[in-house]
Amino acid sequence: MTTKRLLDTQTPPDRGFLIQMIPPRRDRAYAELLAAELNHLARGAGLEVVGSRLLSDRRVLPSTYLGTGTVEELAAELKELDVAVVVFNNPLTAVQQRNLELRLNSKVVDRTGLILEIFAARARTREGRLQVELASLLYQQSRLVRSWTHLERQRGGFGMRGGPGETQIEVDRRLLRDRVHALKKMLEQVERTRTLQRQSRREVPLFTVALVGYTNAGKSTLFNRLSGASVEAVDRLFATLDPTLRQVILPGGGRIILGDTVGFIRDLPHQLVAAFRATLEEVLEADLLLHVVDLSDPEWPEQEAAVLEVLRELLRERGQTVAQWPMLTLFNKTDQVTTPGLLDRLLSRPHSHLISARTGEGMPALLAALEEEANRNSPCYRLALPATAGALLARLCREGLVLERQESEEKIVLTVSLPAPVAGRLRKELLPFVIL
Ligand SMILES: Nc1nc2c(ncn2[C@@H]2O[C@H](COP(=O)(O)OP(=O)(O)OP(=O)(O)O)[C@@H](O)[C@H]2O)c(=O)[nH]1
Ligand SMILES: [Mg+2]
Repeated sequence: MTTKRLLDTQTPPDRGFLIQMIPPRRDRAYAELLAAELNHLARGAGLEVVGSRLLSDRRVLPSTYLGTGTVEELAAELKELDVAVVVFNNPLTAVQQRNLELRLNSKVVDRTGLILEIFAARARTREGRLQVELASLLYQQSRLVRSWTHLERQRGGFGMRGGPGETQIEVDRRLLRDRVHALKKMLEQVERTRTLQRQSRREVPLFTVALVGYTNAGKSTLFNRLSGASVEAVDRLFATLDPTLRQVILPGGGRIILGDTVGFIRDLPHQLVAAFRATLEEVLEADLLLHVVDLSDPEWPEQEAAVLEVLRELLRERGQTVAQWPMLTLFNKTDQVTTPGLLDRLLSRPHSHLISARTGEGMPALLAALEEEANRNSPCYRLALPATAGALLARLCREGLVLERQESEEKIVLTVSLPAPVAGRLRKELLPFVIL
């Protein structure tokens, strides 16, 4: 796929156009809802959506999905709008995709292809990347099967690249099968060594917080708001290495790392479930989860439950429970809530905050809560170091979070918060310098 990667800020986004069919026995309003979600996903995959169409074309053609007249009309509109990528919210066969690409003179993807693109951009761990590749091969495989008859007719008997009598489709299938097999083997290996990797992956010594939640809940908006005030060189570094990790400076001057994640999506094609879960694997490396819930969506209770259920399964595999996992629930988009009494009711829920990532409501309380959590997890030490303890000082600055620092000629007094394992390792060295 050639659509640009998520959050790729170096190049202008591709111009995208969306096609939404009105499902049988459903009305326009329902189709508009689906189209709005597709629009959100398309933007998440790095597209600039310049137009969309709701279609009620019932006769699905095996060759081009849409009827000839519709395709022609579309082609003209797309040319006018200079569209690079057309996204269909329904599955397309490989044949339909190819024919549409030729007639519309644009790249064509369906919903599954689009979601795969988002996952590919977001998968960070080795397991995540392998799972996404596997999902993408299984997706291709299913499309080869579907387009089998067509391809066979077109290429049958030639089998240029295979052994004698082997048609192109057989070669493609065999290659895919081999790769799928190899990937599954690699995944088994990764799962066996997961614990070891997890230890070495904990390179960032700072308190890390991960945003999770349903798609469209407002995670990225909150991510930008919280990290917006702290743009400096180190953030640019994080942004190049990983656009979904940023530093947040807390009111007391402490620093934490905030991670954005890919959202939960309804009707996730089944080949993508494992890949989605693997993109969440990294979430389990965080010290604290922030679960963002979209109060403006009438289905928010179901969405909240769905997210918790997936987290529960991920944790169960590790012998942990959600209750053990430090998590704050952030009820977002309070600016959109009109249900009387809802906010009051939610206010009494423990470990919860009412916020609006858009207006900034609730941010001071949230930041204070993050500070409290960070301090609890990383105990603070007040130290008076002699000027000669340069090596120890450098280490504290690297592995800990210096909250306060006063220097005089002969000593440096500092308050530093250290992640528990670091504090454990440095205990003996620190003890002589601790002041109360
Ligand atoms: N009214 C209102 N809209 C918000 C608020 N927070 C986010 N939004 C809007 O909700 C939409 C989705 O926001 P995102 O931040 O992209 O959601 P997300 O959770 O990152 O979505 P995924 O990345 O797909 O999982 C955007 O149009 C935001 O402007 C809020 O507090 N109030
Ligand atoms: Mg997002």
